[in-house]
Amino acid sequence: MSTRNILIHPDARLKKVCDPVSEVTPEMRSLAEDMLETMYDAPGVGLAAPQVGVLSRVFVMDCSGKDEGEEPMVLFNPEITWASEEVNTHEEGCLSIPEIYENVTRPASVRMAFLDMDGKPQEREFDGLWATCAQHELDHLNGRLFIDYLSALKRSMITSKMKKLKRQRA
Ligand code: K1U
Ligand code: ZN
Repeated sequence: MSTRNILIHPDARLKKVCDPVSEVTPEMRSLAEDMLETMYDAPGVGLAAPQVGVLSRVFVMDCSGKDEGEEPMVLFNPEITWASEEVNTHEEGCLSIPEIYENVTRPASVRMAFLDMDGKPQEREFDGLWATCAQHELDHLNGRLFIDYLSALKRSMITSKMKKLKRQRA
C-alpha cells in the first residue's frame, strides 16, 4: 500500500466523467487500498479515483466518528437507486480544494448500489455525513465539484485562490 498524490483544482482530470470498472481486478483492489491510505493520511472522510488521477468509477469513504472504530468502505460503479425528498444542508470540504468549506444542500438520505472489493453487488442506505460524503464522491466520478453548487462569483474567487496555492506549491 502507498499514498498517492492528490490533484488540486483546477485540473482537467477533475472535470471528466469517469469510466465504469469492467471487473474488480487485483490492480483495482490495489488502487482502492492506496486511496484509503491516502484518505486517512490527508486526513479526509472520502476520496474519489479522479482525485488521484485515475478516471475510473470508484470511491472510498469512512465517516465513522473519532470514538468509533474505522469503517472503511470501497464502492466500485456506485449508482443512486433512491434519494429522500428530505434535504440536508452540510458544510463540505474537498481534499482537491484545500481549506475551503461551504454549505451544500443535498438529499438527506440515499441508497446506493455498487460492487464491493470482491466484485459482489451490494446496496446500502446512507444518511447524515455518510449520505453527504457519498453524494460528494459520486459527483467527483461525474466531473462535478462541490463548488459547482455555489455562485459563479464564489466559484471564480475559490478557483483564483487554488491557482495561487498551486503556484506556491510548485
Ligand atoms: O472528496 C474529498 O475531497 C474528501 C472530502 C469529503 C467530504 C467532506 C465533507 C463533506 C463532504 C465530503 C473530505 O474529506 S474534506 C476533509 C474533511 O472533511 C475532514 C478532515 C479531517 C477530519 C474530518 C473531516
Ligand atoms: Zn472532494
